[in-house]
Amino acid sequence: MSAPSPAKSKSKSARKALSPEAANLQRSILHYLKYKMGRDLESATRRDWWIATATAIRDRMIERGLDTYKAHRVGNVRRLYYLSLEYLIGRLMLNNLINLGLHEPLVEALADVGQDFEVVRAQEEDMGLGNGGLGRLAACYLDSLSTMDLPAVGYGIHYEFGLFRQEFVNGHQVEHPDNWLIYGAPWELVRPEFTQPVRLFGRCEQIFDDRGNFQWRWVDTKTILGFPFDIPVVGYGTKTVNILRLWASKATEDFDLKTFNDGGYIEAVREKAYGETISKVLYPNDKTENGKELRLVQQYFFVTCSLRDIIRRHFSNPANGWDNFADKVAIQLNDTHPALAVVELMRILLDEEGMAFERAWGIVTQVFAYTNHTLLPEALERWSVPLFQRVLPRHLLIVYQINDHLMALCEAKWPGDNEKKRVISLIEEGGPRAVRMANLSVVGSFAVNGVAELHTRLLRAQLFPEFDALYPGKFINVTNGITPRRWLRACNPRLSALINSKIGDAWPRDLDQLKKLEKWADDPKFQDEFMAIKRLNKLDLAAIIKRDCGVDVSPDALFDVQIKRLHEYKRQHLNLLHILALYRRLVQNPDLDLVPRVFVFAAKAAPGYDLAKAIIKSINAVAARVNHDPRVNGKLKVVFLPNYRVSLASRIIPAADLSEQISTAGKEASGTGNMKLALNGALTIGTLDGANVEIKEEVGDDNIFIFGLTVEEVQALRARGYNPWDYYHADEELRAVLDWLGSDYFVPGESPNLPAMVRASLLEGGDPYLALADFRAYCDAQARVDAAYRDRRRWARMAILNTARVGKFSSDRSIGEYADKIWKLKPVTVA
Ligand code: 26Q
Repeated sequence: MSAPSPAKSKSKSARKALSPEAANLQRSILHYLKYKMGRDLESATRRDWWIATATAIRDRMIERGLDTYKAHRVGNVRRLYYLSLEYLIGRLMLNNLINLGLHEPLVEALADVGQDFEVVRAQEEDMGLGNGGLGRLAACYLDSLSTMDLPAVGYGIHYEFGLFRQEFVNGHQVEHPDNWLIYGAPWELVRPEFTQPVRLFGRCEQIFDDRGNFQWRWVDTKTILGFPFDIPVVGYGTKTVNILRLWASKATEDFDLKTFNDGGYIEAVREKAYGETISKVLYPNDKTENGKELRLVQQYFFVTCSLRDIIRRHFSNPANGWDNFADKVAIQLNDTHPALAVVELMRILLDEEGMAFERAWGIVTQVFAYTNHTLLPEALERWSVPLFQRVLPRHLLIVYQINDHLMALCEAKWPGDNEKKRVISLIEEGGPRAVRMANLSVVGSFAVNGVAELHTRLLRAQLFPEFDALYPGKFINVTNGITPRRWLRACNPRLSALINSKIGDAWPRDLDQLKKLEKWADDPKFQDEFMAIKRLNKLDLAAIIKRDCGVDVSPDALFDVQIKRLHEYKRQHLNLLHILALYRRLVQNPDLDLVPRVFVFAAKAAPGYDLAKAIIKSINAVAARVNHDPRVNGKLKVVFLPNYRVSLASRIIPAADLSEQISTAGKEASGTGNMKLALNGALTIGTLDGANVEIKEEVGDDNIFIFGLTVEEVQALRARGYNPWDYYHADEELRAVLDWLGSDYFVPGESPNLPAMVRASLLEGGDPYLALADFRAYCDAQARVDAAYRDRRRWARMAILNTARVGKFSSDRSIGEYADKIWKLKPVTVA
């Protein structure tokens, strides 16, 4: 329970006159405190203050939202619809204020009634409706779409429980439900008038239509409802407020009634519960968890609600029809998760609109575009045919019809080549039959993009070479980006102020302006200011580390951070092997001259991913030893911050000196944390993977620590036959640290021995991500980091040049490319 947070009210005479904006906001906040929360200044809790404040801010967004809606409707403009199962938004209060230009007035308004803005805003729960990179990308893109005045609607699911909250118990990850809605969600508006029916299950029958033609009918379905919540998305320094519309599932009354009248009261209540289950919880996997019916139902639920809403909006203008649908509507598929939209739009056109296949397919394939986020074959979505048939029987028939069309194209291009047909087919044969959602997405879209240059190259050459030949020009690259509003302006106010003092304040809308900082890269005074800010940010993070890990760390140590989902391919265990090597060198020689380092980890593991959880446990176990070993003498600290989420990332990133981006080359599609860290002046230690390649091109070879096998070398090594034991036997230090890890030294008496399981995955398990092959090169790169950090001037210069040279990675640049190359979308100014 949050205790009352009484106003430490100043006497009227001591108050400075409020600015008109601040007075206005204050009036509104006090109104909601009284009439929404039922509180006065004495009884209001921090949470009451937070909700009243958010509601007052929301009012300002609604006004602009109405103007935006009007401009878009009156102009009958082309819009982008972004379909994503995930939006990892984090907290909204500070970003909304900054984007509205109301940050300072609000701080003033609250201070005047004795409330500290930082305390109030800390009450907000993160909106954690996503797993990781893909979900956060969607959130950054919404920010850019509004900022660039592009007409857009985001669609997703209003999960009642977002990504689980993570706690450590004896170093083990324990998951708790994320009940983010429990105290109310003041940003959202309910829109009951746009509720949509959703049909599921049932069977198909053939009927004759009134012209004597066969038609399919989907009958005996169950119906549930999709109920929309709107979250306004305000642009930075513009009037545009787009919306994010999230669907919650509900049971229909007649759904209950029918079963009820059939005599099954218990059945009716059970089925009602099913209706409400659909939007209950986000799947916590960030690589496909295959075959779960509920996941398929979630995908279809949100896809059909969104499509019906898009169609309703289009036809609400009497000037519109199907003939201009593709002129007004572009739909982006955020990975294959919403790919059922391709089939659902076909079903609507064929069955509800009575269109012929050719015309329907012509419309569909002018509307959709697909972003691929992974090359990992095990992460490609496939749905078993029997499951698909049970949930969506009519859609399966349409998939077959699309496949017939595809096979005809394939035959025309490669006559008689059955191998080509086998790989291109929407249906995987041989073994249990499955619908390949990636193939469906490629075929149903007019454009397919990868998320970094290297990723797109591999996508074309290795994942989809046949499709690339079949559809020349369909595959393009749009390198990911991040919003500089959240990831510099809001999260790093000190650095933002320093930048403003040098180059003005236009950079949050035009990040390439940061280039102008280059001329101070060698200026000792600027270097000192830049590094002094880094030190203050490290002090702030040190307080969080003390609070959450109970460990004291020095702001003068090098802060070495790896923050991302826990995955073997991201190789947190490679980082751990290096830590063990340093630890071993130190205990064998306590006088060893090492730059003091704090290794900071933060990561959630998918609840069913045992090895990822074993890696977490291993890092925590090593941390417990290292942090308490007097021989280390404070030169090494290892901390694993629990419950990684957007709001925690915003505290870690401004404090980082070194950014660990050490995935096996060819595995990380892009990465976006790499961009956020570089923007805040952290140097990257990384492989030539994902967007690291482009970061290197931008910052220059001297300002990044690149190591390890390239994609080509990885493939050559695998072709030769990779044997981790070769590396184990050839490298004395590697062998020692692996065996140390595999002993019970770090987990005395614990069973099962999870560090031993990590060791086994690297040796007996074959080390699928080549951690041992890159170990020595990684240690060497870390030695270069150590040497560079000793030279304070050199390090400052490198850090400044990182901030100055990563303007390319603004999500405004990414969205500009999507708008030009894919969506053909023009800005619409809102009066
Ligand atoms: C699919 C089916 C069933 C259950 C879960 C899923 C699922 C959910 C989320 C599969 C994948 C994801 C998320 C993937 C993801 O975040 N990929 C990352 O996308 C970033 C943005 O493009 C890239 O920067 C990262 O490289 C990529 O790993």
